[in-house]
Amino acid sequence: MLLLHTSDWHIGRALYGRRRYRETGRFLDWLADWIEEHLVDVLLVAGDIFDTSTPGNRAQSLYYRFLCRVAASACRHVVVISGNHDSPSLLAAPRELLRELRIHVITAPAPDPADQVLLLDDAEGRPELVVCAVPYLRDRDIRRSAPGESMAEKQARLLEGIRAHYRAVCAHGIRLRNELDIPLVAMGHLFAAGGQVVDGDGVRELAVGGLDRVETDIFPPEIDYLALGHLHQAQRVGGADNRRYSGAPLAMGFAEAGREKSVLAVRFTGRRPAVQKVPVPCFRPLYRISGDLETILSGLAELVQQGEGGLVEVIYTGDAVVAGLGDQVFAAVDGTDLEVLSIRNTRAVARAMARMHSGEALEEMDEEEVFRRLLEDRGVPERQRGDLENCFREILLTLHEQDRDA
Ligand SMILES: [Mn+2]
Repeated sequence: MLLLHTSDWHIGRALYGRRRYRETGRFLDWLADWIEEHLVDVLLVAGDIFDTSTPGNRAQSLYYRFLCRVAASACRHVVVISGNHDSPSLLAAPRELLRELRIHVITAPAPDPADQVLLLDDAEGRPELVVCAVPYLRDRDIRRSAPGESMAEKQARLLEGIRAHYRAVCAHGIRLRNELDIPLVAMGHLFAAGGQVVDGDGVRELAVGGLDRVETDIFPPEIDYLALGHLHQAQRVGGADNRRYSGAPLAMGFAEAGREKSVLAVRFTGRRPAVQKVPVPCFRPLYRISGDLETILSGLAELVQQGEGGLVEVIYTGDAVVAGLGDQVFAAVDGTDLEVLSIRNTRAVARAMARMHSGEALEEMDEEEVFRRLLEDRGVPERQRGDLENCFREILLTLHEQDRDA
């Protein structure tokens, strides 16, 4: 029996306002091909299907097109749990229909823990796998709040709630596993204690200070394979080969440019799993080019010469004031498949920051205020400022509207 474990697709995620449908679509096509070609029996998707709780039509159509292809393949079962980015009710809405296609969607803790335990059958209709499918657990799902409790008490109750929930669901799974002598797989979407995050990999902290890291002893030793989602770097949990985060299949931001991404193939012989990393091809490379003007232009020229397409982030760190930095950068990639998504001028930002009063932080200023200070810094004449500010406001409005529509 061959399982494929993946998570954190974040369909609809944007980089500097550009939604990455193109490479997400190519990833899902590649994944469906892989599933067909390697005769995967069961696909596990461990949460964060979508990037937001209100994914656009295009994001949803990518998801359903993929499920449709997998349903038509030899893959017998798909199990999907919701992550912290997903809307449980949105994912759950078509679940009756999807169940007919042997696609099981689990999004909220059921009152009866047994409802989160799936017994999947083989081609002859005999049970072949038990799956404890636990979605991302929200505070309101499991914790009865008590009036007047402190932050620490709240946290302790939440962790105890998560622990009790896993205990109840796994107890049922273990009974079935022992009775039928078939493998037990558990799924979850959470931050397991000891897990690794990397700066800029886009993992959203679930609570202030990361207090809600879950100790790994909540997973009983009878679990033959643990398929987790939430952390975006592929990794073992507590060093165990059969407890894994598959990681996100696409680089989440420019800080991750060039990093290898993967899904996990898990082949069971009896109850023993053998896990193999399957590298995901890079469909639309990300490049971060930073330095003075000369470095930036020669870096771009090199990419153009290689003939590679991709998304580019430019960071200007030089001391000289460069007139028309943007024009020069865009001219350098004109007519190529390189798309510059952002040009940051750290020098201008540093100067604008120097104009800030003590105690201010960039994050706390709105875009218009930052823009106003840049105009001041550049010495733009007063009579031009009104028009420029209006144009800027119009751009902001368009961006926010695109965000809503997409
Ligand atoms: Mn995620």
